[in-house]
Amino acid sequence: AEPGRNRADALSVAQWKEKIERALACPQAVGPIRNIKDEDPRPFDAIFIGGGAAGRFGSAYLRAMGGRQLVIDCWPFLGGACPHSACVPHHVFSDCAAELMLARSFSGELWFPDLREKLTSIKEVVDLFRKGRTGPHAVMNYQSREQLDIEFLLNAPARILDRHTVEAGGEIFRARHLVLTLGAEAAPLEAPGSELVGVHNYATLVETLDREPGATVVVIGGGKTAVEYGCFFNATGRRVIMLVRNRPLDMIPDRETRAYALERMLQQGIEIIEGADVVEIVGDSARRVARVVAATPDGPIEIETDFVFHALGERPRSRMAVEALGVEIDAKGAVIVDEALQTSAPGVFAAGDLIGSPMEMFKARKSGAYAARAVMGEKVSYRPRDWPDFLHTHYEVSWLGLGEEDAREKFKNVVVMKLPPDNPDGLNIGLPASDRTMLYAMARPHMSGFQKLILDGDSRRVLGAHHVGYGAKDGFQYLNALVRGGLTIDQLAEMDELFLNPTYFIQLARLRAGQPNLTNL
Ligand code: FDA
Ligand code: COM
Repeated sequence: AEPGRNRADALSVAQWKEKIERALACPQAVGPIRNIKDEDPRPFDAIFIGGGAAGRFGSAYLRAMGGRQLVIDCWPFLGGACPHSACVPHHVFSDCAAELMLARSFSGELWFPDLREKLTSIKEVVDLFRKGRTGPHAVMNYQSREQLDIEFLLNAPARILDRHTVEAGGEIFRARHLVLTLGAEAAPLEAPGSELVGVHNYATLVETLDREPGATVVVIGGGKTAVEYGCFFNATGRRVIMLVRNRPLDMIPDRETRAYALERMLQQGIEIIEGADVVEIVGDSARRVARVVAATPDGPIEIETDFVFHALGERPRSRMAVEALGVEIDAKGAVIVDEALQTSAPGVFAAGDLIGSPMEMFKARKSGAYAARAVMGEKVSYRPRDWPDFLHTHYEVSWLGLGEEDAREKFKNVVVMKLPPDNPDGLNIGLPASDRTMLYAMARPHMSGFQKLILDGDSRRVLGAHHVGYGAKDGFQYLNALVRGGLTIDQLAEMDELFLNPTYFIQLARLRAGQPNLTNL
């Protein structure tokens, strides 16, 4: 039998859910949640401090290799920020933004209700998420204990004592190595009034939102989280003003793709003020937000609002490791590691958001697994590079490789294939279209998406791919691996599309692959 399976004391997913809910409501009432094999005489190969994506995947990998690990988390579940306050709520809100944009675009037509002038509730969606999130939490604990055979101590903050020793839940634990997987947290808004009720970041939004926001929302920031949450708030029918210090959506590498995404946001009514700096948030007599004062290139502005959302990046939680172990950090507070994920403290490893950008799940999980391999004596080397990326507006935006501008700087014979093609009607044509954009293609064609493939005409290799629509990011994960391996237009043309496919790259490639000298399409 697989180790750990069907233990007499196994909790079902439903039982875990109930226990996690009790612990979240009152951590002390439940106390440390302990799954440690005291009868195992082996020392721990590693203690993972933090049981998010990095700590959980590192633990699973180390255990799969036959080692012994312990993972400790102050929350009563494994999985960390992702299911609790980050990726999962972000996807709930982005799903709502897409659904609502469709409903508003067809308001009063077909079967869609008339949503004109109507606000939909933000708080109901937040409450729905808060109720639902313990389902995934429970799966994480069940899978970790019953299937992956991970040893853990949850609902127990950990304190590092030295390079081998940790205190948690009133016990002392020792290991050959420590792996620091403490994650990151929202950077604070450094402006007077940031402590007022009604000022939120992604974490407080889902923990403390206590009333329905009014009709005007101020979003501070222009990165992924600011855009994702801003689009959701906008889709609920609210006026959204984004105060952005630099440029929103700056991370999208292809200029035309970025412009398409940005124009659709503006068309949905989002107001974006670039070069804006928040001077002060002013409260009312009940200490709730009343207005935001900002400096802009056109002079000072004041916006009346009871709801401010800020997303100014993430700060690695490195303080405890610096104080206890003296590990070196960079200017942004990220723990510095070498290619084997080892910190400046010998034998102490680190992974995930704690080691800095890219702060994404693929890197958290992979770096955790690489750290486990290093702990187990493998010679490993991991530096994230050439990863595919995505964000949400009301759409899903995916990209990999080079944007057209960078491609033209690096290659002399760049060939572009895109939809809509350059044509006299611009975007106002009914392609591309696929799942989730068919109604737009028929009735609001400029909203049915944008996509672009960039090739080197000499080597016939794909240099970059860019997509605004729905359902493409899954394909981009695999496409990226093929592009890294030198994917050509001819190989793309040999693939079998499941038409109507979200990415039209296979069929576009086949239309041109017969050409000895490639031309644009
Ligand atoms: P994570 O923060 O998950 O884990 C750290 C753990 O340490 C936590 O569980 C915490 O409780 C624990 N801890 C802290 N101090 C402790 C102590 N003293 N003792 C014990 N435990 C302690 N990425 C992506 O790929 N796709 C996406 O869609 C998104 N979406 C997204 C939305 C938003 C709003 C944000 C902010 C971020 C994302 N991300 C994302 C990024 C993703 O969430 C992030 O990269 C991972 O969650 C990082 O995993 P870690 O394990 O490094 O940290
Ligand atoms: C996913 C959390 S929400 S983990 O990466 O599987 O631990």
